[in-house]
Amino acid sequence: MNDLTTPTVLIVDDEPMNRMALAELLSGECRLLLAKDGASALQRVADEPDISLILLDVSMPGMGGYEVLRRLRADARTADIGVIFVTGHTDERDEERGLLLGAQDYVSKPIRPAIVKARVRNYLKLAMQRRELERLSQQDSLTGIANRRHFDEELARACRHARRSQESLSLAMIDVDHFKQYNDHYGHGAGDDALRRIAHTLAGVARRPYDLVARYGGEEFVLLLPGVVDVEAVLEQARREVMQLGIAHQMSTTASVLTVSCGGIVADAGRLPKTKESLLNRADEVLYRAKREGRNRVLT
Ligand code: GH3
Ligand code: MG
Ligand code: MG
Ligand code: MG
Repeated sequence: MNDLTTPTVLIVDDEPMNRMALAELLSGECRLLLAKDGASALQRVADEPDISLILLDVSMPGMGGYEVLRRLRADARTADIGVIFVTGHTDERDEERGLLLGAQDYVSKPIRPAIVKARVRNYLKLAMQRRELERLSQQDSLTGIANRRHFDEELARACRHARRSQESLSLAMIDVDHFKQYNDHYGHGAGDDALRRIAHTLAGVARRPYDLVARYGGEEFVLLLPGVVDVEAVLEQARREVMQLGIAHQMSTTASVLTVSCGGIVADAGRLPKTKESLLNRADEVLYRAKREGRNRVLT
């Protein structure tokens, strides 16, 4: 992953001179990538998930700029990338067509350097603000890990992917034991601190690139572990590490420190339930059993 504060811009033009001129103009503004035609532009976009903006030529041998934009907009993974056409087509109809296809802006060649630079700057500022808002909308403000909204979206996505690729999917629910008594005895501030430390510990346990740890609500966390994993081993490590935090809990009838109960399930590719809700319900039922059987334990 690249530095989130430095946007990446892809310059696409078949003329080396044009590429160089734009690159020189923007070299202080952003991280730059170059492509010489439509096909290599799309390849670049597939390889680089962080591109914020594409400066796109229209006339190029092979795939032209309009087709590149059409394909970008048709794919959910690339639909939000900004596109500014930089083109010798100065006809009003061309400009209208580019904008209707979803380009953010349209500038004519020969370019007026200061204007292009200002437009790129304006676009990147908005794009960075939007990225920050998106990040905030996915984050739980108390603990800094993912929130329920983000988890629900990712779970839906993971279910679709599992169905398509015939991979299995593991899911777990983790609930802090006797946390109401903890709050009552140590105060809400101490409770908040404990939730932060537990969240941090869980995030350290499920750390493969596609694993997701989220705060589902209150003192309840969820783990999404795509692919084949030993969910019981992961949860057992989580349970142990939370205990090892050694957060004193005198009022617990389970242990002298804060503990968690965990319920995990593995949904095999061929037998994924119809809805993500039923997947969550299954994990919740296992968690409930772990609570009933004495807490501070992992059931799968
Ligand atoms: P169990 O072992 O059965 O899970 O018992 P419990 O006391 O943990 O469960 P219960 O659902 O009765 O209580 C959950 C408590 O979690 C109640 C609430 O005060 C506390 N809680 C929920 N969200 C927060 C939060 O953001 N901060 C703090 N400090 N406490 C919270
Ligand atoms: Mg050209
Ligand atoms: Mg609880
Ligand atoms: Mg609870």
